[in-house]
Amino acid sequence: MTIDHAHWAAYLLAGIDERRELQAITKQINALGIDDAYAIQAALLELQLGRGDSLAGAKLGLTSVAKQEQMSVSEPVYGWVPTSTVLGADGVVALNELIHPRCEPELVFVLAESLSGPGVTANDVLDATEKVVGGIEVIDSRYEAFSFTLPDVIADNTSAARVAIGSDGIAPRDADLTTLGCVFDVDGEITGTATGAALLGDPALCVAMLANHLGKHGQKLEPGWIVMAGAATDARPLSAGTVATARYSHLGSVTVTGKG
Ligand code: OOG
Ligand code: MG
Repeated sequence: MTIDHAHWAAYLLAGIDERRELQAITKQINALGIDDAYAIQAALLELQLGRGDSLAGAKLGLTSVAKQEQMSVSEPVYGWVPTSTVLGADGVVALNELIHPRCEPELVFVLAESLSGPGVTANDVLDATEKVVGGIEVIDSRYEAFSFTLPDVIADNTSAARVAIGSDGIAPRDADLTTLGCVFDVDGEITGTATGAALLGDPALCVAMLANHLGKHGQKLEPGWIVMAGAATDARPLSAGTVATARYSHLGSVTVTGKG
């Protein structure tokens, strides 16, 4: 079956713009393969760039057991971070721009050099990284009930919606990223704790996988980009008045606040 990538990209963009839940694509067509799902994702990004947005970086998702179990999808996914989705230093999230947002802690790599697969290793990632900072991603699946299959979430740019980036940070070899700790605190309750090793054993390996994935499509990670390695704990609802803080060892803290 031929999949109309442009049609489904426009469908998803309407969900973003109109802040409304959409029926999952796989509930409407019989089979959506992974390559077609990434082609829809690419077409969605083209639409966003075509109206003036730019690319701030890229992201991984579903790289931890915590996230894979929460979303019932057991494979990592890759997506894009448009510049318009990067939050200011105050971390205020305008909820009237989103559908049913959730927040989750992220390790963020800031690249000094490009990375292009195939063959990129975790060591190459550390060589190419200027600094590692703490962050919080706000995800907002465009699908009903935040429920999707693997190809659905890929097409939907892996639920990317907003990201807050911490101001502190370290050079990539100034700490062991696998033992780097995170405590996720939502309204005073610790909802999750993890170390970097929760991300497929090593966050730098996750970034290497992303570079190798992009290499298959003739693309690369660019200098200056931010790259999120994926959440190490499950995501929590972000409602009006919710204050979520990710406290990292070595990286300081990052906070987002839901503004109704
Ligand atoms: C998919 C996006 C997952 C992560 O860090 O695991 C993700 C979702 O959970 O909606 O960004
Ligand atoms: Mg994430």
